[in-house]
This record gives sequence, structure tokens and C-alpha cells, in this order.
Amino acid sequence: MAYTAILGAIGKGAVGAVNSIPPEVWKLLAAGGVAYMGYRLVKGTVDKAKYNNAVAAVGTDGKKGLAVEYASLLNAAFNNLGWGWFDGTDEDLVYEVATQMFKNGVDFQTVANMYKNVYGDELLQEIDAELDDGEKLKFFNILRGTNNL
Ligand SMILES: [Ca+2]
Repeated sequence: MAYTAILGAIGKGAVGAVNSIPPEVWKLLAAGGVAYMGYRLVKGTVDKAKYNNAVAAVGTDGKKGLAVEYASLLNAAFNNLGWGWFDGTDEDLVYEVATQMFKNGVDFQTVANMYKNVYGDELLQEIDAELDDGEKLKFFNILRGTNNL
């Protein structure tokens, strides 16, 4: 089957599947979407407050201050559009943060601790969800200063 024919068949299947969803289910899905967006909004506000607290606690100087900044940048890179794991990832920003961590001697665990403090999530799990194997390898190679060796 030609590529376009396959795509067409998938398209028809998708349209059929969408058309078969009853209106009551659409209403539930819409309500769920609104609730989820509200949740993200509240979480964003809470995260911002925690970030401010973390900055107030450790300052913006020194390695811990840098670690808070890097945790915040990584969180922004993971939440590309503010919707969690399914909104893609800003890989360039992830690599840039890794480069800065290596240059400034801020280790992964320090950033992971700050990430946990501010966002309540395990940095390693977030990385697993956001990056594929090749991207993870690149990230950790940059952290070790062994990228492109
Ligand atoms: Ca994401």
C-alpha cells in the first residue's frame, strides 16, 4: 500500500473513531480539559511561590543558587507549552543547562535536590519522560564533559 493510502486509511479510521464518540463523552472530556488547565494554573502559581522561597533560602549566588536556576530552566524546558510531558521538550535548552552545569561545576544531584524542593518531582524521572535514549545520553555526556569526544 502506498504511503499516502496508508495515511488516508489511518485518517478515515481516526475520523470514524472521533465521530463514534457520543456528545456526553465530549462534554466530560471538555470538562476534564478545563479542570486540568485549572490544575496547571494553580500548580504554576504554587511552583512559582516555591521557586521564590528556594531563591530566598539559598540566594542566587553560589552553586545552590545556580542549582535553583538550572532546576527552573529544566522545568521550563520540560513544560514546553505548560502542559506537562505531552507538550514536547525544548531539547536545546536542556543541553544548554547541562553545558552550564558542567562549566560551573554544579552536579546533577544538587540540581535534582533543588528540583525536588521546588517542583516536588524527581529530576531523573522527568528526564526519562521527556528525553529519548539518545537525548539522555547526550545530556549526561555534556554533564560529564565527554560530549563529542
Ligand atoms: Ca513536556
